[in-house]
Amino acid sequence: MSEETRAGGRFGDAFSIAATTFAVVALVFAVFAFVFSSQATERAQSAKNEVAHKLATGPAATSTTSSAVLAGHPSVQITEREYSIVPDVASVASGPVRFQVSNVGQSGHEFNVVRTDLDPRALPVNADSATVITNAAGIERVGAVDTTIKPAATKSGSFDLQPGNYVLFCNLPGHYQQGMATRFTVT
Ligand SMILES: [Cu+2]
Repeated sequence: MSEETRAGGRFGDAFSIAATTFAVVALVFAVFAFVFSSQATERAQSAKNEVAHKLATGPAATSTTSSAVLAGHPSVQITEREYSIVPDVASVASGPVRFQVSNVGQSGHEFNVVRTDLDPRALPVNADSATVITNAAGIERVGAVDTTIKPAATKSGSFDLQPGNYVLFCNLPGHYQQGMATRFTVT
């Protein structure tokens, strides 16, 4: 055997070791890729099943509410906190209106509805109790959610509203003066 052939032989051995190593590494990667992809498929499938389950078993009230809203009974979402009161829409068409009031604050809040052309910041306030005088001239009391709404709670109330200007506010002592009042319009 010449030097050249032996050198070629050593090179050949090295090459076949490298090729074998490469093949083994590629096989390991292929196995991992297969395992990961089937896990991903399983996860996607179970997520899909969960959504399908929720759609199938979701509270029946949700679809009832939606069709009621479509039938002309609007539902207005109100968010209360210290110290603001924010409806998700500024106006609705006249008729029965359902207010869903969520307290996302740290203390209790009220929800009151009055019909008035007065500016929401200019309602008359009883100096002693720091509350809005709801039977004052120029204010027509419409109604309220009749309990103090606790933090993290949602209460709802329905009112039959005629076209006009309204103010929605919290009337716990001091809360109105700290900003818990907003204009609401019924057309
Ligand atoms: Cu309040």
